[in-house]
Amino acid sequence: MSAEAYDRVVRAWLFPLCVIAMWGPACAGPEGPPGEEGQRGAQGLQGIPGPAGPAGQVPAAISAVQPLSVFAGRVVSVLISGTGTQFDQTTVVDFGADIDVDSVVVASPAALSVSLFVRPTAALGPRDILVQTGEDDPLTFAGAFTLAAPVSLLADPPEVPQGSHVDVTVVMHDPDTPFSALSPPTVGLGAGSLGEVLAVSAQTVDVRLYADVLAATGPVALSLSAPLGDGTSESLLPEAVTIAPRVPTELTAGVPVSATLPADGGNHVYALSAPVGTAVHAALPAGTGASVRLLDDSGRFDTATPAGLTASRPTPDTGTVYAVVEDTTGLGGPAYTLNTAALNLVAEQEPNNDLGSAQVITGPALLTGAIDAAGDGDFFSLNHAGGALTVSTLATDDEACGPDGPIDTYIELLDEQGTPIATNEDAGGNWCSSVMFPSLEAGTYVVWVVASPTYCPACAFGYRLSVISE
Ligand SMILES: [Ca+2]
Ligand SMILES: [Ca+2]
Repeated sequence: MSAEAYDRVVRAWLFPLCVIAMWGPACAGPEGPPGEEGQRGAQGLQGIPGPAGPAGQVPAAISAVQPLSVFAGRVVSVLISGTGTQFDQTTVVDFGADIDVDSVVVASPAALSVSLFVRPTAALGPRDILVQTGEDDPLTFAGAFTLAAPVSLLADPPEVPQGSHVDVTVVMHDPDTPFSALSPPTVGLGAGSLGEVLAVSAQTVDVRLYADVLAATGPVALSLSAPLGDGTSESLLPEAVTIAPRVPTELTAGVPVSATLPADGGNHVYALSAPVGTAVHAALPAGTGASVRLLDDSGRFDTATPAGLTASRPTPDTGTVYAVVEDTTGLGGPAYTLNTAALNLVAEQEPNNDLGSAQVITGPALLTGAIDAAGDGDFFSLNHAGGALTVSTLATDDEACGPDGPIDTYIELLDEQGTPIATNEDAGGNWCSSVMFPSLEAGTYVVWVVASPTYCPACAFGYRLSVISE
């Protein structure tokens, strides 16, 4: 039987059996086990959004300050921004010591415009800003606001010994306050003598700073003051220069001293003592590559006589003046001999307006006189023992020889008969006068002092007259 025929036979027999089985239990099998649990259904749809929550609370804070850095010694405007703040008319601002808050403008609940004056002495570096509104706790902007020095030195100077000076270049960093040659700054070192301005540009000033003989030692501040509008701008550089201690060499008037200046351009300082009631005179021989000047007992350079080969000044009540000897060659190291003397200190006595009323002075002497009015002439008579004689008009403590000051003298040296034997208009690089004889025979001579008949006949001024004989 073929497969096809066999299949046909099976179908013919099985179909009726299955029909019978549907009706007869003898034909059903046992019940099968339950099927496995079905798979988890897919996730449901997202729910609809809930209602809006209550408004959030942003903590109040200072979020920004503009600018973050300002120069000391200046009036500045600063913008303070906040987040979550409620600035109002009760808002106060504190920038710390030495910063004056001149005005606070509430631009908005989150912005303040503040006008400040930062004192020149205010401590430099970062500092905190405190902002308080009403009774609220103050808000702090910590450490991000900085005070900067408006000036600096181009190079750190070496230590400056007491009684000396140093040249420095000061750089201006504040573009709003450039230097001006027309109104150069006044420069000082600590509480001492003012510096000498040597050159000025918009960004820099070259200045000679003086460390007075008795200046405080250690780091000292450099101060600059310059005209600005109706006022002045003040700039301070703390600890700009270090002043080193130095003890002046003791010296008694009348005792010469010989020494050699150091090769590095350093100077020598003497504490020169002379009897009270006299005047002190110091002199270097002609041709010495050095200069001398005399400072009063304060040791301040702003009391110094002009630097030159000679200097004279009244002895103070302390009996001590300071003599500073410096190199003038620029090469350093010249040897010198400093001669000193105590002079008679004489005050002029009017009338002395003609030969017959000449005031007799005993030399060597330092006389303090005055051209009191236009046309005043002062005659002084002296007995010269022979030898060198030098007669010079000099600056006073208050007035300098021209062109730096009002003194403009003309002098004549006359013999006993009133015949001029020497005259001088200007000597020593200024408008004071001097006549010098390396050797002059003994005799009575007369000195005549007037305001310069050529340049300043109507001038009035005080003066000193030194009469030095050897
Ligand atoms: Ca006079
Ligand atoms: Ca007179």
